[in-house]
Amino acid sequence: MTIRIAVIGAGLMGADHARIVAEEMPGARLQVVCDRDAARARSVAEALGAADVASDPEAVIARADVDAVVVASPDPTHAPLSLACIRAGRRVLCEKPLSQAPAECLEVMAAEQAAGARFVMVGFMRRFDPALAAMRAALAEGRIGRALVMHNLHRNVETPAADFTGAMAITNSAPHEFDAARHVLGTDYAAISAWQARRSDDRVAPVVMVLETTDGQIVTVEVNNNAAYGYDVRAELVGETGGIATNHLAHTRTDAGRAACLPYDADWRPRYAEAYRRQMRAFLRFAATGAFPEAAASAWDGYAAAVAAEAGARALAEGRRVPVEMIALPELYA
Ligand code: ISE
Repeated sequence: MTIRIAVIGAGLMGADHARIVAEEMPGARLQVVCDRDAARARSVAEALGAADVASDPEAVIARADVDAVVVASPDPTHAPLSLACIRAGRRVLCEKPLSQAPAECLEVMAAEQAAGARFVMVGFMRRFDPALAAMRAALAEGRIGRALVMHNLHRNVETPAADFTGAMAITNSAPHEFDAARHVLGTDYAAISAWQARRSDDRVAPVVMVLETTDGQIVTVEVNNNAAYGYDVRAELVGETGGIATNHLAHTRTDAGRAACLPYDADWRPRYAEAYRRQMRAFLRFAATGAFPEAAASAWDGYAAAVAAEAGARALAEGRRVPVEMIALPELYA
């Protein structure tokens, strides 16, 4: 059975997802590329051989020739379009965040619970990164003892948008770490504290967060959106009898001038190329079978990241430790 995919949003991430579907997923067909910018949608669709182009996302979701949907449109559309997919019975891979507002995530979860099934897979693709999967497996297999501390570095070359702020380092970038640490540790958060350094220029300075888990562990997160030297994301997990760290991923080492050089990627797309492809294969299996992938992020995980991010932004603004408070886990997500 070929899964006919509609990609909503033909920008940076949407075009990448469309390319992966069209060129690397044998069991899928790029059926529709949808974007409010008709020229941009047409350009991506024609380059990838999509069957059709559209500009109305709600109409695309309802089309009889669309089996599943990838939402990669602007963040504020993620939850409303996920709700439309649930109502239409379409499984959806929704780019992160599901929403920055926990209340919108609750609406999506309520719709899935009313439908009696999960429809939403949230695009926290790092869960599919081989290094993070190996870290999670090492902990699960008891190779490092009980987890105590997880350290996370998340460094971008420069802020992804001119209006990026310190709070957005927490609400836009850090949700990856909030989700990855929950996924590896199998726990939730009790509280978060946040501080921001001061740069000599007007660029967004690094934000450092400390999260306490409900199981007594500590998670540290440094987000530096203006690291300049490269896209560098790493983690180290410290256990009671050992530890495991993800390495800087470089496909080459250049030896010259009595020095060795390991290049950094420019952004997340090449660094997580394998993770995006594993995530898409998992989504296509979900779309075909309805079986939610064990490693994937559900609407509940989207909610958990949004709650942590909201509390973290408050901790930074108010200069205090803020409790992370969530509803009880609904049975659909247990
Ligand atoms: C961006 O939105 C992403 O999702 C990237 O994975 C992350 O590294 C970057 O910091 C975010 O701005």
